[in-house]
Amino acid sequence: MDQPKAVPDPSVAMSLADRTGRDARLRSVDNGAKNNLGHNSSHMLSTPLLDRIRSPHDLRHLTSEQLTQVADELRAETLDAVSTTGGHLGASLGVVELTVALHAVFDTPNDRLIWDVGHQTYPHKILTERRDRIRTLRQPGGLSGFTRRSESQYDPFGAAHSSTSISAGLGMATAHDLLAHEDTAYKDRHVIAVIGDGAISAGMAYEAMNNAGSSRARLIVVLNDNEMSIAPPVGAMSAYLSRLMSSRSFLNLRDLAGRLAKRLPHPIERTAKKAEEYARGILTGGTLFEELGFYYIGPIDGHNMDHLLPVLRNLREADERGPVLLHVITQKGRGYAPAEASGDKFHAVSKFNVITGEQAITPPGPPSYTSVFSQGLLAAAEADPRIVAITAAMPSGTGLEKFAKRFPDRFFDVGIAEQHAVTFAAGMATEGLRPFCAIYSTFLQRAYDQVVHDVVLQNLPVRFAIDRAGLVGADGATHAGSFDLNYLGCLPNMTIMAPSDELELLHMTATSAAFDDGPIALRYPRGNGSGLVLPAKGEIIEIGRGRVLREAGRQSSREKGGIALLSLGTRLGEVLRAADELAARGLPPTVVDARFAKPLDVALIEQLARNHAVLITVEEGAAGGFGAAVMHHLAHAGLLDHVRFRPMTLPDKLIDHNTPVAQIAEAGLSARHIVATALTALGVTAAAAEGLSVGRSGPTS
Ligand SMILES: Cc1ncc(C[n+]2csc(CCOP(=O)(O)OP(=O)(O)O)c2C)c(N)n1
Repeated sequence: MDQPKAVPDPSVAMSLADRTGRDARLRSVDNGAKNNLGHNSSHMLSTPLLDRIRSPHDLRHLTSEQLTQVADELRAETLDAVSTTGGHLGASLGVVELTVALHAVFDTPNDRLIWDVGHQTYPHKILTERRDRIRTLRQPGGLSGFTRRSESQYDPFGAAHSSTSISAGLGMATAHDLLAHEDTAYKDRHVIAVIGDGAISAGMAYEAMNNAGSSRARLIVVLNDNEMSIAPPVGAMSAYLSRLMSSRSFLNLRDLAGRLAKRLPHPIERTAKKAEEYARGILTGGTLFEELGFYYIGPIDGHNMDHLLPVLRNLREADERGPVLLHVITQKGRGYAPAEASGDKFHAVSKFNVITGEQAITPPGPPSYTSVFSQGLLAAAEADPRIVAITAAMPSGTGLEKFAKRFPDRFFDVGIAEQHAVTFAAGMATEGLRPFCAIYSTFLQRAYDQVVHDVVLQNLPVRFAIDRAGLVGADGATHAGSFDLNYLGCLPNMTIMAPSDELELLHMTATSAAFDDGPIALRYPRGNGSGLVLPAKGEIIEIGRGRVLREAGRQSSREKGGIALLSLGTRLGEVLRAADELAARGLPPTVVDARFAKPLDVALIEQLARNHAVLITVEEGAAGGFGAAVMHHLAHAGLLDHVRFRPMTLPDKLIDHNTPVAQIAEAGLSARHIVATALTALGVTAAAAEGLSVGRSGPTS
């Protein structure tokens, strides 16, 4: 494939003459007083060259200098857009030059460019025909914060969970080989997977490299090494990459040309090539990647267009087969001083002031569930030296940072390695430690067999602290914790708790610390509690017992066709609001906080079914979880015939990023939906008359 010769366009040349450097891209007409957080529209962006890029195709005629200017303007545009939307800024700023270079050299979308995690793709989105919508990023109805096949032909693989890119890329490259028999266009297609030094710590990445290294697939893996994950990266791989980086200076252009020229084109010369690689290995100490069967190139400066472009062009032109790993060094948060200076490099930010870097401060409110868990765990750990805590690269997200500071020897960040985290915890439990494995609901999905085979089958007392259970707002469906009640609820030996408020979370944290009879999970949502006064430590609650909060009374329940609302988790607030409304209509319901999804409080549930005409379960989880377990029990107990049972769950569809309130409304789990479900079950037609729409989660009677 020929690279079109770069012919500077006169208008581009003018804009080049006009160029005043990276920082000048952002010109503020603000005098500071007007410059309130979240109101950044007063910045005037000067992006003359970027304005001319309608698709990656337009990059392919530009010189290296012009592409550098595009990158500068792209960085300014990314910064400005994210200042109004919030999102994953640091990773995006770090790959600006790499993004421009990849799209300039490769024939995207025909060549497949896969971004691992997809959180660093804001510059990619701007260049790939989505600039007009970039300020809708993560907003209701707007662009996703990750890659998504349905969003663009330039996103060949959707992501948000990490470390999938090499597997997907190898699949595509293999498919291209097979399809080339039918259509020769596939023969020249390239597949490029960009993966970070954090994401490459996960098992899937190694599984994929192991497979790729023994294949002849034409796969280019770009290792984007910024020496950061969300937190500083941990583990031997990270240390290895640092050594690799410090033992070699950046390859200069002559070295690069020499190395690439040595890639011999024909298989017949493989033996000679092997010998050459072996010699090179001895000289340079070799690299793990070469041992795995990759042709390793690097490290190169990922912010220098003059280094990136020739290397990428060489890789594009090489007719040698087999996987290549290009090691690129970048800086997370690059080009924006507040990000570069901050500890987390602005990994994820709320709206911010571009001039000062100050992020919008959420008004002071009740503590988050995450921080209440953190408080409860610390209190338990002070009293019990056997308590240990494990995170898979999310020390701050899971609230374990304080634990790490207080008990550094009892805290373990295992890297992005949920599967390992679970089995590591299981091993600790066999020796009598009390491990808390703190993993988001959505990421625990990756460790399912470890939960089943290593924990449940051996009935080991691993405590699963499952944060972000339920819908999660702007991160959308990829991060929603919709399925944990289902995937854990079906497992024998498992105990599952779901607090209805932050006080309950404190109690449940204490309860799980004291529980040694087998695995136990507590699931709690993203967001803040309701402002309850919290004691220093929680109380141990009785396993498998719900609590009755309001009693309709036998008379009102049976005779007036009474309603029982059985709530699991933090939907309780909406359930109580629904109860108030029903009471106002003369139908005061019984309200129960189930506390446990497993074991069920069967005595209480049977009593509810016997004493009420309608029984409604409410949970923020997919169908097949708590409500299904209640229904199953009632059916076997012969009670389903006596009560109108209505399980309210998340609907059977993926709910896109949106505000939490809108997501709950879309799911059909707000107070008005609960009221509507109750009235409809009772046969009260007023619900329909009032236009209350009940989603699939709240079935009609
Ligand atoms: C399976 C999984 N676990 C955890 C996360 C949360 N997460 C998102 S980005 C990230 C760090 C990625 O680090 P790296 O690959 O080095 O990319 P960088 O942000 O540094 O560019 C983590 C842990 C995830 N997306 N997927």
